[in-house]
Amino acid sequence: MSPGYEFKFLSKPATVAIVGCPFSGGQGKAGVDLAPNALVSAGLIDQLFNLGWEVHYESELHFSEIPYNPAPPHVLGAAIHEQVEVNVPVNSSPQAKKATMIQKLPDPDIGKMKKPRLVSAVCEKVSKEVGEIAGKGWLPLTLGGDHSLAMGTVSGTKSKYPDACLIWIDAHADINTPETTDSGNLHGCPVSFLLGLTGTAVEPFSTWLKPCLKPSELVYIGLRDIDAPERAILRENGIKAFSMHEVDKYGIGKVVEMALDHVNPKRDKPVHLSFDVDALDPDVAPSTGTPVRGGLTFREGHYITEAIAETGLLVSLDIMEVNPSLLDSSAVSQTIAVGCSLTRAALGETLL
Ligand SMILES: [Mn+2]
Repeated sequence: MSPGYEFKFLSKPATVAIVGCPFSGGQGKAGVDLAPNALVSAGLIDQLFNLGWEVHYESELHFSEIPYNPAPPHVLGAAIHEQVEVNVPVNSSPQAKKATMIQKLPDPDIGKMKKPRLVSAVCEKVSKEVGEIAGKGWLPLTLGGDHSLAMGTVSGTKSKYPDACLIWIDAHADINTPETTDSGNLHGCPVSFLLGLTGTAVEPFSTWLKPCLKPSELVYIGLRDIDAPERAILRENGIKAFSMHEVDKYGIGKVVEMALDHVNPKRDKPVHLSFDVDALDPDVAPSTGTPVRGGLTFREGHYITEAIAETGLLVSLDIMEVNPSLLDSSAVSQTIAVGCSLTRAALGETLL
């Protein structure tokens, strides 16, 4: 069995490798680090297998080797939480020990940037893993975690496919620089680092992350909450963006076509799709850290992923910012289910 569409850049049989990255250090709310496990527990692996994919996933060991923030106290219990923070587990692997050590290191702000060393260390590891998976001709599916991880995912994709374009689905542009950011939360900055904008050549990121994306290779869909400096950055760099205004004006079908015409006019370049679930309306995906009203409908969100699957050009996918700890269980399971269905649609699930 193979997926309904041919994924032109991937080896056969079509193989997806899940990078579950339980990371919340790029923003202030705990819980977004629980999303990879929640999405996998909801049956994502079987769902992708049933679509015709070979699925690789390394589970908890893989998780523990990524330096991540401990789960919040209400999940683990306060005592365990203390223990996680204080003690390096006795029988942990060298990588897990290193991860725990990284978490224990003090990480004071650099300029306005919060947790810069932790975010950098995690993204560097993600970049390497995504690059290795792509290098095998497989599709890396990164389950965040917060959107700062895209520094890792996109740079990893670019290491294998230097001409890949980036389609960024989000309520926010995530293009603040370390100089323009108000909050200092790095999940609002990944795109500026990928582009190498002024102010992004700062340690520790500059030790491993080189600018790898041209403004002409990037397009946004779904924007509706943009900071003033970000608006200036988009304009000055001539970056194409389809806000909710354009979605209303043209309809989602035309918007996706225009977005592809901009970054991929001949439909011959690899596509990295980075999907922040806060692009969807809060009625559709309520359990996310920075919801903004007036977002994509359920169908508009799925249309985007279906249309990109149909091109056969997808080589890397991020599903970001599901946060299973924010709301009641029905809102949480609704958001997790949407994360799974967007993934299936991007990997070739069709309605008929
Ligand atoms: Mn985002």
